[in-house]
Parts: sequence; C-alpha cells; structure tokens
Amino acid sequence: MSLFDKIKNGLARTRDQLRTRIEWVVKGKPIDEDAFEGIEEALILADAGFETTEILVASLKEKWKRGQIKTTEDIQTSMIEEVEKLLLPIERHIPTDSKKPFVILTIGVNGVGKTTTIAKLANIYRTSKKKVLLGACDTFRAAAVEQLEVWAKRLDMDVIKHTEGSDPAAVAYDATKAAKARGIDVLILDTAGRLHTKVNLMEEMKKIKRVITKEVEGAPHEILLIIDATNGQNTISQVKTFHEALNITGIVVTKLDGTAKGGFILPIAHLLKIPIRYIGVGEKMDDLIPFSARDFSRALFGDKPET
Ligand SMILES: Nc1nc2c(ncn2[C@@H]2O[C@H](COP(=O)(O)OP(=O)(O)OP(=O)(O)O)[C@@H](O)[C@H]2O)c(=O)[nH]1
Ligand SMILES: [Mg+2]
Repeated sequence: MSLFDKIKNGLARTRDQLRTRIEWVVKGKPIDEDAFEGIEEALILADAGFETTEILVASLKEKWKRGQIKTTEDIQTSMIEEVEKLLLPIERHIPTDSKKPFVILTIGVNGVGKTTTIAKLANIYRTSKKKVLLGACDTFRAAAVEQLEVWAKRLDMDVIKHTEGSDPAAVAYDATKAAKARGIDVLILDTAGRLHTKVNLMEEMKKIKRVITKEVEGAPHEILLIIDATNGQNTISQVKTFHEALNITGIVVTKLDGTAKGGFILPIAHLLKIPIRYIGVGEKMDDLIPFSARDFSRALFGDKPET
C-alpha cells in the first residue's frame, strides 16, 4: 500500500462525513449562499473549529464571487488548495541529523499512544540505520516498562529502565548517560501520562527536561507531544497546556483511523502553528506516516494524490 493510500484509509471516516455533507448541500443545484452555510456546517462537524472554518469558507466564497467556483468539483479543488496552504507551514520534519545523541522526549496524557508511537518511530530510525536507545521513564506501572520492552525486543534495541515507582527523572539521567557512552544516534524517552505522586505532571516533565539538558547540551532536541485524534477539538487545550509548560517542538497525531473528527488538525495549524511531525493511522509498526500537507489535504477531500 502506498503512503497516500494509508493516509486515505486513515482519514476515511473524516473524509466520508465531509464529502457526503458537502455533496449533499451542493448536488444538483446552482451554488448559492446557502451552499456555503452547509459547507461551514460540514467543517465544524469535522472539528475544524469556528475561526478556521470561517477563514476557509470566506476564501471559497471569494472565489465563487469571482466566478472561479461553479461545480462541486470546483469546491473540492479549491478546498484542497486552501487546506494545503494552511497546513504547509506546519509540515516540518524532526531534524535528527543535527546532534548526537539526538534526544526525543515523548509526552502526553495517558492512553494517547505514546509507547506505540515510540516503537513506530524507533522502527523508522532503525530502518535508516540509526543506532537507537529507548528510556522507560514511565515508571507509573510495571506493565508500561514491559510494553516498551516487548517492542524493543522486536526492534532489537535496548531499554534503560528502573523499577516501578522509581523517579522518572533518574531514568532519564541514566538513559542519557548510556546514550552518550554507547554512541547512540537517537535516544527516545517514554513518559507516563499519570504519576504515583501528587507532583503535577507538568512539573515532573519539566524536571525530566532539566536533567536531560544538564547531561547533553541543547537536549532534549525534540519535545514531542502525542495527541489522540479521537478527542477531536478537545486536544487543543491539551496542546496549549503542554506547550506553555514545556515548549513542545512537535506533535504526533495518533488514531486518525478511528475518528470522523480529523478536521481538528486545521485549527492546530492555523492557531497554534506547532509542527505536526507524524500521523498515526493504525496499531501496527508501519502505521506512522510523516505528515504531508499535500497528502493530508487531498486525503481529506479527494481521492487522488495528483492535481
Ligand atoms: N487505531 C489506532 N490505535 C492506536 C494508534 N496509536 C496507538 N494506538 C492504540 O492505543 C492504545 C494505547 O496506546 P499506548 O501506546 O499504550 O498509549 P500510551 O500513551 O503509552 O498510554 P499510557 O502509557 O497508559 O499513558 C493501544 O491499544 C494502541 O495500540 C493509532 O494510530 N491507531
Ligand atoms: Mg505508555
């Protein structure tokens, strides 16, 4: 399956909802003001958010007034163009080659797909011949470490771990030291979405970050927030909270395959402007795809990658 097919499959539910609604408001009638209201509704139902939806629909309307939009296909083409323009600034990949060890700190609330994403990401780096080490800073439950170890075994790489309930920052310290000593290219740290102690999650993540910076100058080079697409627009407040506390450098959106609310990526691009590094479209090792504005916009509204 091509990458585009994977994105297309992943976005099937969001696309079906959007397209059915848009076709339904437009089909068989000349395009009028009412049609744009229907398009607005379709976008909002896909969690594209009011502000972003208004801007998109306003630019479509402009084109319609200038006579550049006459058919449903014209709407589809213009929508793809506008959305691609909106997403292009956040299509920026992780600049791994710059430092060694390149340290990636993975964060996010519980259950969003952090550990699975780490495995997928580690697989991508391993495939490009990088030496990868994993750090199990999720000490909330023993099963978390085991889960990471199962993946690591399949990927043939090591995990630095402590016992359940130990200090996550101490694991980060050991993992960073080990990465330096072993000539590791990429160190990826898993963290918990919940803690044993009453310490605030953000404070704990800040502590981990400080420990890493002390060991490797400029690290963590990537603070990667994982968000779950099935939460739609609700993830926006999560992104804001984590960004304020930790200055995240990138986002991975998981579980796009399980939702019709994939439109929430548009306000993330438009309002928050934080790069989306990858999207997750399934539970398997190769279900993590580099974010592409072009492919994403086409998969959201159309069938074909060309045009
Ligand atoms: N359908 C689908 N499922 C996913 C995707 N990414 C992760 N999952 C599933 O989501 C569930 C939770 O994933 P984990 O990786 O354990 O999430 P986590 O954030 O590490 O969870 P905690 O460690 O408990 O905080 C698992 O069943 C994964 O298989 C995705 O892109 N698509
Ligand atoms: Mg986990």
